[in-house]
Amino acid sequence: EKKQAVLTEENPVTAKTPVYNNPVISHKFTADPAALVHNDSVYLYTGHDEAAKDFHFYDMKEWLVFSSADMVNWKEHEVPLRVTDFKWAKGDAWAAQVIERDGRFYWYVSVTHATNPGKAIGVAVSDSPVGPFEDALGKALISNDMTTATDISWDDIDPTVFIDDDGQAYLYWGNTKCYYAKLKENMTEIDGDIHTVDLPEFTEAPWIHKRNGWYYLSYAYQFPEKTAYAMSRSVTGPWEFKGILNEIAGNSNTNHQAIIRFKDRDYFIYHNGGIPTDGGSFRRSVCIDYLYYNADGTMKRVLMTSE
Ligand code: FUB
Repeated sequence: EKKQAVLTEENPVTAKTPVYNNPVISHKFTADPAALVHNDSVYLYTGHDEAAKDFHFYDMKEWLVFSSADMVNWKEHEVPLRVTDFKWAKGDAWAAQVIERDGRFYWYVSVTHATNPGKAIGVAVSDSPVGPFEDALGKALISNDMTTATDISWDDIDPTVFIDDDGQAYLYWGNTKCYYAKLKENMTEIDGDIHTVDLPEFTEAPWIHKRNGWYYLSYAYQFPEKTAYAMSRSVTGPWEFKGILNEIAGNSNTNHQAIIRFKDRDYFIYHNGGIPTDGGSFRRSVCIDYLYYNADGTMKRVLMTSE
């Protein structure tokens, strides 16, 4: 049963958090949310879980986009991007994120490379946040031959992109290892070396955000996944581990977060497998709950609607 969001300033640690109407998308299975605040709207980009109920892995061929002016009512737009838009890829529309620079929208995606074994990161571009998007490069931005993990071929997934106040853009990504590199101003080329970040029990799904001079690197931690995070005074670290931000999200062995501030409220956006009878680890649903900070800048543990 859906419940309407109640906007209060209650402390979610000492009081029951306001209930959000989760999952926010229920007519399709959606996963790996990434959100972009642009003008007076939020654009919610998700993967699309299409696995049959008895198929126990990801079946993901396209990404979706929804927009909202109030975080409650979501409008679905035309499918803006598919794996087939990347001619060099052969499948798997895994986690992705969109950012705007100089009026253009850049969408960093995880896919499986057709010829260079393993996962890879591509980038698509559009003049509109809802697309249509097209492959910006005609080849991978990051592929398996560029990174250091020799034992796994799926370490190049889950890109998160961030532009710092000085205009420098950074791409973070990874599975098992967390990588980062600078992006050139054109947003489609890596600038300099690829570095690694040491984070306790990093699984995947990094997300970078900044607030009041603190940088936050949140990520999927352990497996089944919780969300943990680290903080730093610099986007390149050193990072100080701050612990769990969100527990395992109901009925899904992955958790994948986006963190935004919109109209003076902070939001934690994630997925669970919570749709009754049908939901699960490969049939996930995007949910939203409020996020609260402590006076010292640390984040309070999210209290999910389902808890
Ligand atoms: O949705 C496919 C993969 O599962 C994503 O890339 C990971 O973050 C995990 O959510």
